[in-house]
Amino acid sequence: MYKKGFFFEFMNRYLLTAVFFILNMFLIPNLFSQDLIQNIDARNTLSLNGRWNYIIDPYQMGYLDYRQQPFDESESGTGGFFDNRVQEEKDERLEYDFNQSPTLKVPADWNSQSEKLELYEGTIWYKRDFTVELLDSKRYFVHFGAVNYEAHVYLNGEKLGVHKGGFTPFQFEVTSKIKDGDNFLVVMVDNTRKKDAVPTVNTDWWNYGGITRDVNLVITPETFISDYKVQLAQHDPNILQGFVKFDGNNLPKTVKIKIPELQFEKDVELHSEALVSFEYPIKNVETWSPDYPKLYDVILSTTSNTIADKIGFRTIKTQGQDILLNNESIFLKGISIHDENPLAEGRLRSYGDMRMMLMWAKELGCNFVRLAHYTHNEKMLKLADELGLMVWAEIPVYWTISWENPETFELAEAQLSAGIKRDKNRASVIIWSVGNETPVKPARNEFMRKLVEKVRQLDSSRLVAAALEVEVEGNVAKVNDPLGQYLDLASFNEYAGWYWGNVEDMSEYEFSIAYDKPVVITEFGAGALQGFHGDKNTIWTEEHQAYLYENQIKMLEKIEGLRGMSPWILADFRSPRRQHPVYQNFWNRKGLISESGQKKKAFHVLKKYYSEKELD
Ligand code: GCB
Repeated sequence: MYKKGFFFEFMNRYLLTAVFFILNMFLIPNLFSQDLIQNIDARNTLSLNGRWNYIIDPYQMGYLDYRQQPFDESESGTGGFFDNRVQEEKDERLEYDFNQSPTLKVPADWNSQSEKLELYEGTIWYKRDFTVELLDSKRYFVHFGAVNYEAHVYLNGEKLGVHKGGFTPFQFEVTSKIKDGDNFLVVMVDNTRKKDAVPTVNTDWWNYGGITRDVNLVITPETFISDYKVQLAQHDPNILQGFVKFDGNNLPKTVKIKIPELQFEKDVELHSEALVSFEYPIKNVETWSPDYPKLYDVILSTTSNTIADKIGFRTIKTQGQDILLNNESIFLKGISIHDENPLAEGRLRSYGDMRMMLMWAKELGCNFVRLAHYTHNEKMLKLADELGLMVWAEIPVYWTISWENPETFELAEAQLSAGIKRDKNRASVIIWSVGNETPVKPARNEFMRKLVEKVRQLDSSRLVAAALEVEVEGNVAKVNDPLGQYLDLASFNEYAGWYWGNVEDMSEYEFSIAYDKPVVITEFGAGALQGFHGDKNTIWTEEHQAYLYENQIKMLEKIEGLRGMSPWILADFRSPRRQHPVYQNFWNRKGLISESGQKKKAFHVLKKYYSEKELD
């Protein structure tokens, strides 16, 4: 008996752990080869936010010459809006002048800053001067939280590079290019929608352009902690595991990992590898959950570099039709959210904006938010950690991407990887979604399967999902997408009573779901204009939306294995597709809260359901 028990224990605990450890050592360097600096908030930075001069350039004349050749690829490398003449202003024949041009706030979309730019899709040039006193033995990086969609970045007239993808961070090292004293950064931002981009030309949200998230000059030691992951082991919450990655040539011998509140302190030896994995037993961890969003100070340090983070520890997995948070079955009381401030009509810019949105979700009784349909601001995830909201994170693989184009796949994969890399230490993130309402067909199935595989390689400690669609036949909504077999959840959007069927008949509708997995309804909803009242059968009234929510709840409660929902959507949001002159005016009205912050009747219906909902 003893032997059997010992062997079992050994296999379970040490051998599996060892295998994981070894796999990590070999796999992680390749997987995380994109060397984004982790946790910018914990770094020494010079903020480059503020007012930037801008030039609207619909013909891209600052980028292309009259033969349509890019200036930055020409032999002289001059002539564009980025070059040194911008600074010197010597040539009076120049037909632009940054320094006398108006300014835009950064971070922020341009659309909400000038009426002229509200519907603008094209190129805008940004320029900002800054002064820096260079220090010896330091490295310098220009880091952008997000620029939508394509960014060409130039420092002092020299091109640093290009980034595509409107919601993910990127950086350029400028150690050898930055000058002691005055410098200037120029960014050409292009938010033109393109068929082969991610997302593609067709979405149901505003195509906000600009430098929408923070810009920082990050100053690091010559060798520094560039990345790290500190989490509980999936198979054993008494084990702390992860990795620390360095950038630079003079690697320290050890890195210290400290969690003072747990009296946890370990020196991890580096063995002259830039990346080191670790795994240690850990005791008395109070796990993170929506009821108790406990975060610990975690400090990683070497003799020359210290990084502090606040990290929550929890496990998440599925078992049959249950979702287990810290080994306990949970129900996801959720709501979907766009990265938009309905009151200010633009992207969420500050912690204050984001706190407003998440506090509304808390007021609704949520323990879960679906941050649709793209990577949200890093601050939003930090707040979700702090407020105790579980998160569904997503990428803009939305509707009809160019499934057959390998470059489109690369763009999707890059956005997926950047989001996972950035937010992997956030306890709140429990689900990585690979897309929304994508149409079943062979090329798409393969595209999506590869994305799922990518998530599993990068982060096997969270759930993988996608918002699938239903196929309606008579009174039955079928969920039978071949992608479902690779996912951890049976998660789908269904718009019974709005895009199909009607509200009165909802009690007769049924769902036929092909997988034995936890069911999460990622969207349902109805449009309603706040303040418009009538009987429950009058479309666009608050009463009709509330009626639909009541009947949806009754209908969904009958689904076996229902483990959560994130109805569409917390607040009304702007969309060029929504043209009704009375009820919409460019607003998608499915919000539970209006653009002036008023709660509609359906808000209270869902709130009541969540307050009474218990897991049976
Ligand atoms: C959906 C989409 C969402 C739309 C919503 C709607 O299925 O996923 O992005 O905004 O429907 O309102 O039609």
